[in-house]
Amino acid sequence: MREFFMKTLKTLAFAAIALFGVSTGANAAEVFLATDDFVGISFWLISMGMLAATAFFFMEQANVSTQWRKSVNVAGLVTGIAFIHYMYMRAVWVETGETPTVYRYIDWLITVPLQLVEFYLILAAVRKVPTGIFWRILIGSIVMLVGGYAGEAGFINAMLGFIIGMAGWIYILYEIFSGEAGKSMAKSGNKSLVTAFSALRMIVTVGWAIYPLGYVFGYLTGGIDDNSLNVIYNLADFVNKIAFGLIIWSCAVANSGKSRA
Ligand SMILES: *C/C=C(C)/C=C/C=C(C)/C=C/C1=C(C)CCCC1(C)C
Repeated sequence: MREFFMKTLKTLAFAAIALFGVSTGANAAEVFLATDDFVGISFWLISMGMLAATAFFFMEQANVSTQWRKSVNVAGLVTGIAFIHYMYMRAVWVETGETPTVYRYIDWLITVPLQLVEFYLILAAVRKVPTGIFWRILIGSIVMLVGGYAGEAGFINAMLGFIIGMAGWIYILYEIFSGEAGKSMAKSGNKSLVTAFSALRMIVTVGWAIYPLGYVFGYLTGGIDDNSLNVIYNLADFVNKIAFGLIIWSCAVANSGKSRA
């Protein structure tokens, strides 16, 4: 009964995603992608990567043990939400040649906290952890995004926005390296958790560093460079949303002690 229910649910979810994809794609088709629009091509590739990753994570959640299911589902939510925003960002870029700042930041505002929840979830899957960890990194990420948005939208000076954004990010790094989250992980004594947590930390350090680079090349090197900005942000999203999810998934599989279908 449960099996049947899950299968039906999955089928419905895919049908919804596919229908949404087709309808949004059709709306965006008034102006077509130009052969030499490489930024547009990157928007296109990444939107499809997000769709594939979403289908993959939602299917795979059935193959991991219950305490890991939530983490793998959250990975699917992150790429799914990004997929929908990419459909819009792609249309803005292809049709107007403008940077889709507002859709980009709405996406980040939802997906960044969801990714940070993952840190908490993978810890909580293995041991009891205080929820304060989660709230502190959430506040850090909001400061980071509000600073970046205000700078990109021109509400404040681009350099000031950058500095506020960097401060938020550095605070998150402090929490996951030296704060309670890092300590909690070190105490767990669970090998695959330590591996996953360290890998996630590398993503937040090295993978996330691609974003401020995009900001620097986009806004701080004289004038606004929309091409560099969007290509770098697109690449960063591809690495940070899909690779991030795959790390969680592989940790979940390794910890599930269930043969893989
Ligand atoms: C899925 C989306 C993710 C993981 C987005 C992450 C975004 C950042 C890490 C952005 C960082 C920024 C700075 C560190 C300073 C300049 C402004 C930002 C917002 C680009």
